[in-house]
Amino acid sequence: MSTKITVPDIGDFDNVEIIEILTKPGTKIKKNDPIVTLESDKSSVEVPSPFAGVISSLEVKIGDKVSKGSVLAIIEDNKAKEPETPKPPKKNGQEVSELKKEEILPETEKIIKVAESTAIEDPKEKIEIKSKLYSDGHDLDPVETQEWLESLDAVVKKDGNDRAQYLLKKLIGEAYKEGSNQPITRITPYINTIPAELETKSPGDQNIERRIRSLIRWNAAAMVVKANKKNPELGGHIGTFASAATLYDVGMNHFWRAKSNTFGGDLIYFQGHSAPGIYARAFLEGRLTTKQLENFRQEVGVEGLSSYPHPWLMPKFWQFPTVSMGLGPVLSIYQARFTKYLINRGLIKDEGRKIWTFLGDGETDEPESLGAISLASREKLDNLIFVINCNLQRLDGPVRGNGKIIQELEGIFRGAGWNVIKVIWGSYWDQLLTKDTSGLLIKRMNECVDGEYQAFKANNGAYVREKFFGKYPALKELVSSMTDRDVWKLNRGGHDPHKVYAAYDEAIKTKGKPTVILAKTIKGYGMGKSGESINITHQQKKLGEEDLLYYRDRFDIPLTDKQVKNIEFYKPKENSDEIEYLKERRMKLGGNLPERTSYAKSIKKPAKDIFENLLKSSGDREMSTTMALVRMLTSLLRDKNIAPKLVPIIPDEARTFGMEGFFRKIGIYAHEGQKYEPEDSEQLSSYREDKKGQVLEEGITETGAMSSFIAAGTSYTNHDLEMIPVYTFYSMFGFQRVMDLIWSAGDSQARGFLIGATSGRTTLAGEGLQHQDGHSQLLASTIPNCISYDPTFAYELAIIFQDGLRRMHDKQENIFYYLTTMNENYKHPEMPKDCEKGILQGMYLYKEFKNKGKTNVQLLGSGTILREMISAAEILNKEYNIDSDVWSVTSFNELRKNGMKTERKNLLNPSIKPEKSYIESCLNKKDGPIIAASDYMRSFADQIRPYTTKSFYSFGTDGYGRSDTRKNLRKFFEVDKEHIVTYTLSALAKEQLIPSIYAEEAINKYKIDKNKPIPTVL
Ligand SMILES: Cc1ncc(C[n+]2csc(CCOP(=O)(O)OP(=O)(O)O)c2C)c(N)n1
Ligand SMILES: [Mg+2]
Repeated sequence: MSTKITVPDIGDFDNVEIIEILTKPGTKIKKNDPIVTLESDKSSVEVPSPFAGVISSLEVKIGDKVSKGSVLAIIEDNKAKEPETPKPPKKNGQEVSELKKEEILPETEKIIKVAESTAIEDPKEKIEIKSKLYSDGHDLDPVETQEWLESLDAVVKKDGNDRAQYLLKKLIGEAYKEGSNQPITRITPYINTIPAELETKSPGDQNIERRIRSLIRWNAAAMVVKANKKNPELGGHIGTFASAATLYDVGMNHFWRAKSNTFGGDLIYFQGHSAPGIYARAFLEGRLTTKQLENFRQEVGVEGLSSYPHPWLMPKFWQFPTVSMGLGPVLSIYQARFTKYLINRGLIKDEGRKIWTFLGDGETDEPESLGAISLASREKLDNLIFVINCNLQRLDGPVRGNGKIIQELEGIFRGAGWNVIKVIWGSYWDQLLTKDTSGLLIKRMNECVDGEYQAFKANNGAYVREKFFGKYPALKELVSSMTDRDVWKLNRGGHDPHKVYAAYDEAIKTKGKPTVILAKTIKGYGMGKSGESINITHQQKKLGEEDLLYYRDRFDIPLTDKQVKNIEFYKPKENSDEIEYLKERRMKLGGNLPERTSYAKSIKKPAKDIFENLLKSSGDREMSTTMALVRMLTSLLRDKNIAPKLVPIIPDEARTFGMEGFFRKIGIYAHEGQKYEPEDSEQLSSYREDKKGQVLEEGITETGAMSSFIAAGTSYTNHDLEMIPVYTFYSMFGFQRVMDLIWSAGDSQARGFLIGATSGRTTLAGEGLQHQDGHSQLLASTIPNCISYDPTFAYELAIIFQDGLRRMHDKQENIFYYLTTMNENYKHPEMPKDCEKGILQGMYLYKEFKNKGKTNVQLLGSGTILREMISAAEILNKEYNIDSDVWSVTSFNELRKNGMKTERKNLLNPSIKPEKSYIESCLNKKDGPIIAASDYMRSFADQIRPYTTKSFYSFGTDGYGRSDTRKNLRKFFEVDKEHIVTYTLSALAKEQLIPSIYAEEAINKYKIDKNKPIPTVL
């Protein structure tokens, strides 16, 4: 049977051109195999076949214009049939039969009846009751309250907690319906979430673990003190790790599984400035030497240790740069999400790996720390565990002196749908809490603010007795039999390995939601007067002899006074119980942590013909470089090696960039699939969400999208699987918005492509000041391993992209790319001969304009402004007899790197013949001054000024953008062809190569206002 394959609904587009034919007569195709590619003036999209079969004839050719219903091909197959008529929309997975207008569902009828019956109430009566409720929080009727509490107690005893919760929820719902819209608190009492009797017990040997922890504490502090004794400018932190030691130790001894042959490994984001403690443990494990510890924070020329976790500096050790506060939390959320993405797409196995993130309580002030927590619960990231070290202090003082950070965070996380585990009190409190039948102890715990809790631990047992317990006689009585020492020993949850173990154990078992552990600790724990729980703790990096002796005694470190005064490290013998235990624990958990390795197979190069189309002239077709990018990605999706590895990332701008064709083709990742029939399901670019979807449609979060880019770009080390993230954004909302994350991508050695689309100050015409980017290229130049290009033509983009794949995947270079693409449509020429190398090195001779050969000028143009240069060269040639060489500068940034490198080499080798920089080798045999221009600030082109001996004039788009047409904007910023002609004539006059009259004439001819101020002040 023959069936026609027709163009489906393609939305608003009509009469669109066929740019590729992807099948031929006689080809056997599967359902959804592409037949042709269509391209409008904004985007290109493949048309898939709705049937399987054999193509018997093609009814169209390249260049034909088609609309909905146009016949593309004829397919032969017995099974071929008309496409299915759309099914009625589904709700909650169940089909809904359409109702006639008057029909009312029985359920709805019931609801109406109930509503009507309640509406009969006398409104006056209602108002009276309500007014009684305004009680300022006081108990209006304690007897009634008691009755309710007793009822609740009875329910808990009879039917359990779940039933009680259910009833409470019901009550809250009823109260809301009655008009009580006061938020019901999401905060629970200031006690541990896990009751003592329900704690899972640690199987560890607590005595040995305490000794190990003490040694780690000592070595971590000694490392900082020793470095600062050498040179006080080195800095470092003791107090943070001192507060977090138990949190790390329990994880290291019992929970965190390393990468091995059979397991992918848990991923741990260590709090940045707790690094000394992580080094101290690695020292005991034999992974770091005494020499390395002695060289903490001295990395230049010696084998030192970096101040904070920096994979760039310690590529075999650190996995995640976390010290820029807030980035660790957001990166880890997206890491957990990306892990699920890989699992759902079938690219890695689900091994139950966990992502653990450590952060400070002060760090939660950063919007990045909390800004993505709802994504974590929405996506049910039960592979994610946050541990927030609530030592109540940040750098200057208390985090919430007048409040309680743990309670505040509990409300926020619980509200966002996380599992919250509070670890506030240590085991020594358990008995007191059981003994206190009055409820006063919890009341006192609730009412104390963090400023007070901090002060308690900065003082002593007597102070705590007086100020904490002393407030109520019954509480004072509760501790009357305890000595001040005993009172002092009442520990905080985060320092109690039992409590921490129980919390971790519950966290790893939690299903369906992420967990946050809020652990209360003491900043500078054990530092005594020199730094325990005092405001200057964070900055304390020097400990005097007395303080060190105290610290040694506090943690029973077997060092003599002399050794302490020498600030010696302590490591027990290899066959000691401590070292054997420590190693045995890690062996059981698969090996060492942290450790950065990669066993990823490299992605095979794509076939050359994938790029061929883009190297050809586009003929009369006009398109933007963004469209060229989409075409290229569409072709790459046909390459079986590359296709599964591409991770298109878009923050809600796919339609802006003409990428909506990807929705249907490769699907949008959605962990729950698609529970609804999209409104545009009939269309070719329908919004298709899929559990196996490939596109990461992030919504409006550049921070989130960048975090996904980093997760995908470092997948080669964190998941041993190379991926190719292509993150496309409004260029203005890239570097400017998320520079710190991009810096962190560099440190993480992420690989991938950042695409600054709609780039340039005059190219994105109508959008105005906030959108028009004239500096992202300069920002990109500040990142050492970021390779950036501003190509003009499709073939340049293709050559650069192809080389990027080669360098990042074939050669395994730890670099990433920033490419600016534009939304300006124009014709693209065929690639000139032998320019590939030049494209990659940053410039090549695009065209020579030869006429009389008397006066010459070198015109260097980048991005869209190259086209103004070409037009200017034509005018100069035709109207003024001036010859020129037009250079396409694909990267001023790359040219500068080469210039710097060559100059440095020459200066270091003064006695040998100097080498030529690439810029010089291009220009030294050419005559005339250089005129350089781009759609970026002048300093972009200025970067190469030092590396040429020629006169150099640069033009660009300095100043705030504004909305107008491209033509007007280019005139305003003086980068249009008319200004380039005029400025060139003027520069030639200045060089005394032509009389100045020509420039004056041009100024008049083009109506250039000499008195208009420079755009930077407009
Ligand atoms: C973005 C950023 N801003 C500032 C700092 C400097 N800084 C380092 S630690 C710190 C205080 C940290 O307090 P907290 O998060 O409570 O951690 P703690 O040391 O108390 O565990 C500050 C402000 C930083 N590292 N990153
Ligand atoms: Mg803190």
